[in-house]
Amino acid sequence: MSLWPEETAARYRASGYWRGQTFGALLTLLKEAYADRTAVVGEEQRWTFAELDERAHRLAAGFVANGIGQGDRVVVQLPNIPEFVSVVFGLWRAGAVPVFALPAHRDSELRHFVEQSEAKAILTVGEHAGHDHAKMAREIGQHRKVFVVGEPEFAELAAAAPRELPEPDPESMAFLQLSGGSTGLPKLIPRTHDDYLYSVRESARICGLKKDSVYLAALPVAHNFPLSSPGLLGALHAGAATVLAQRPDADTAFRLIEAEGVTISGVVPPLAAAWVQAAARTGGDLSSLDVLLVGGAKCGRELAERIGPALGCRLQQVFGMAEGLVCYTRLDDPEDLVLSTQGRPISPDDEVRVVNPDDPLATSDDLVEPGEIGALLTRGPYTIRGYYNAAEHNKTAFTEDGFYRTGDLVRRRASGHLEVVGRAKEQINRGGEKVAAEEVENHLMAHPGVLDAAVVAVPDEYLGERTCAYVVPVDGKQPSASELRRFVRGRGVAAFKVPDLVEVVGEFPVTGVGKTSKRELRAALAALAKER
Ligand code: OOB
Repeated sequence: MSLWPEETAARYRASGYWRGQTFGALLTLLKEAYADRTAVVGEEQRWTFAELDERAHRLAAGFVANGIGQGDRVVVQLPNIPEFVSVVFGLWRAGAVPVFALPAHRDSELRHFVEQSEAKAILTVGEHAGHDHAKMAREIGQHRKVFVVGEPEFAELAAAAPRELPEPDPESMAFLQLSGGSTGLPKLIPRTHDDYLYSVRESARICGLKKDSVYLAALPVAHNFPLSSPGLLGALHAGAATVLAQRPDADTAFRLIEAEGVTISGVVPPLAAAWVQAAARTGGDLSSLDVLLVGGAKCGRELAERIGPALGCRLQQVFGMAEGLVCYTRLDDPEDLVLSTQGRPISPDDEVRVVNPDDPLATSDDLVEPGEIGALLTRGPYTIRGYYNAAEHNKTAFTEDGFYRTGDLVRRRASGHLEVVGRAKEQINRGGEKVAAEEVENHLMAHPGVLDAAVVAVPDEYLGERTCAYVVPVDGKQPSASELRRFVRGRGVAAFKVPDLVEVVGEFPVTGVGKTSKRELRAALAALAKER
């Protein structure tokens, strides 16, 4: 059964976008074509396509032997280690559905993913970057199975004898990605084998990946950008190697670029800036680097201009979202487009509408004049039609005719290239990491000394934006900024969600029209923060 209306699905099949292939079947083909070529490089391991294929077969059998099969959800929280790749392909071959948590997520988020997806198991690591992931998973998992890479139960899974398993339906949900979100906790995004593979294939082509390319996954690979834009999956698809960096800093990245002959990577703007600066002071050999993708947050023109000369590579801007639509500047685009736009969509059938930015419920008919700024709506062969188990939220997140309301403000050039100029959603984009204002407000409001809270973005030279929490205390209480930050951290959230700044105020400003809704308040506070 398709997650799209049947008529639309038929069109996507007929156009050759959806080819009826699963990830498991793709890996089998890749093994046949590239058996002895390197597929994945970790700190200590180096697997060929044949080795990866075998590991994925064994894990698939191991999962099934443990009662994890067709349609079962498994929360996967793994850092950039080769096992991420074998586990995910193993789950796909078992017909199971990975739910991609980021390594930065903590108790409250992980619990939400497990509950929301009704996961049967959690797959994680032991200690990573100073945090005990195994302990956290066991506390949350309760009756669920918890597999920890490096522990005996995982070794047993990985040693299972390969066996024939039924193929999942290529149009069924292959995995759940997380939305950056703007309301409460992250929503789950169901992506199918067919829709995702289309975006992977085209991304690999648009970014010029070949079997001799080497992709450096610098960002956490569970995120859509390093996973598929063109990312790990695009590289695998092309028969190219992926080098998994444990950390994205310039020292680590430059060492790997030089040692492995990396040709292509993808980073968020603050990292691009850090690499640009580092390149000027260190003398590392980056000559193999051909293309650097920059996206996840706006890459301003000044930074864009410095990337090519500083790193000796070509810049490719990417504007994407886990919900689907991905735009790239093309490698043969004129320089001005590469420096000043965030690219154009992958597919000729990506439908883009730029609509009235003042109406959060504008429909696909409420178009602005060509070239004017408006809110971006999109629909297409790899953009979801609804979040997982979120009927109520879907009523406003999508238009009646199935367009996704991205919450991004854009201007569209005649060439189809989009310039992202801002945002209409209640979200802070902290250097590519997305923080939903409401989620942080809810944590703050759980503090006994807090009457009301409003979280807004403040401009930041390095990250683009940081979070500022305005807090009105309960009468007679005066919680300090540091206490409130500690409190939010103690609630078990990813560190990037802890407010950078906390301002305790007597009352919230009232907007010109006297409205006191959260939405209006945030707008007023954001304007205030910008003025400072
Ligand atoms: C990527 O995916 P998400 O799901 O973490 O975040 C999507 C949102 C977009 O709606 C937009 O608000 C923002 O991130 N964004 C950008 C941008 N790229 C993403 N804003 C301005 N300029 C850009 N270049 O972030 C993502 C997914 C696939 C590929 C690349 C990024």
